[in-house]
Amino acid sequence: MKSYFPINADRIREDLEALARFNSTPGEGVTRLPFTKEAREACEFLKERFRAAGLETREDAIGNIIGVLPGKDRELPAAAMGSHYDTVYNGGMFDGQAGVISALEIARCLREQGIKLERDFVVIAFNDEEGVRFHRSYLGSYGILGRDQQQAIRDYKDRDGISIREAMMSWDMDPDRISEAVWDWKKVRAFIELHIEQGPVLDSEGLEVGIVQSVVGFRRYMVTVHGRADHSGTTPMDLRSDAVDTASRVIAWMGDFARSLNDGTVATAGYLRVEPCVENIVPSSCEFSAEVRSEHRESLDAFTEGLKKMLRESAELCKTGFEIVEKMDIPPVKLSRELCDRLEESCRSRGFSHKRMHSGAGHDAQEIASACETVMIFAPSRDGRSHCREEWTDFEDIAKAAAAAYDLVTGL
Ligand code: HGY
Ligand code: MN
Ligand code: MN
Repeated sequence: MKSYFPINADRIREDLEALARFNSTPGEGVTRLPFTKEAREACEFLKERFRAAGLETREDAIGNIIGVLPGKDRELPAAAMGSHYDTVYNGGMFDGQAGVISALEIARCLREQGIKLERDFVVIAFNDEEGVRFHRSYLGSYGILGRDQQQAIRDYKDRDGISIREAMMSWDMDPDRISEAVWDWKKVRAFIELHIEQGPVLDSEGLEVGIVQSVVGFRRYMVTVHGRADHSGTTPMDLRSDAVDTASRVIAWMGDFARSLNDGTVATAGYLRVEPCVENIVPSSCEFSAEVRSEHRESLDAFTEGLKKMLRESAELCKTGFEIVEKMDIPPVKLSRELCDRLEESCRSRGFSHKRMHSGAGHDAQEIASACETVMIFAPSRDGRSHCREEWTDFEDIAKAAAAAYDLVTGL
């Protein structure tokens, strides 16, 4: 009998619909950037729901929301579960949020079932996983991992030139105290992240649950090409320095190179900005992001090498200059085989169709895997769409993944 008992799909729906209201682009997808009014509203909502579920609740020094359901032995390493509460621009109501609410729902179910775990069960809602405001991901999970972020929070700025540091201060936070967010990882038994797949695999194969055994690595560069503004009609081709001519050759190479590898490697230039961006002026500058993701480290390396070579050759051909700044370099990571086996056992006993797979999207879990046994579980994304207003996952599918995670947590 296919059952996601004791998970309550209606409560998951109610909480996700409530969370989705904290949104700066209503009617145009969900936008909840870090350190904004909408993020503040979401934090207050989550704290209220965590407390209503009987969790010892706090907001930590980097903007994560943490709730603890006490276990019998508080000295035992805890089981932790969660995801992020921020979104991309005009994204969906499930990315990250489904994982936060599922962890909360599991805490509620444990209490309703009168189950007191041996160990604490920690629910966490991460701040700024997406990194779309400041062009740098994983602020919250790096905070609990104790990564040194002082230089980053000073230097990374949003489109209005506001740094992470200044944004934190606008929330009355003290950026010099972010080290207080660090966890003692000897006291964490496992970390579980439930997430929507954000890709087409489960939906196209008609499967109910994805057991994630690895997460792709990714690299992100910001490239600025310097040309020279000139009259686009009178300047001969061999005398102009056209920044877009250079950038477009490189961007075209990125997609062709990823396709040529034919190993699942993907690449895209999601961010593109042209100056002065006027039809009859030769572009004087073009800034673009170059992002590559792959399960294979050697493909990431080949992309980096090829990108720099293509930049040099295109700049020489077009008489332009360029800068390339590495913004992120995260290696591919294998998740816990033990925890995958446990999830698979639960899917089998509950009759959920499932498969082991890799994640093409990045997640807090891929970094937390460096500190403790970590696993992810996916619910299907309709038509494989995400990071757009069409993002949709059925609440029952989230409940199924949450039920498997519930079994994992109670079985630890
Ligand atoms: O970019 C990613 O893969 C994730 O959604 N942050
Ligand atoms: Mn995302
Ligand atoms: Mn996400």
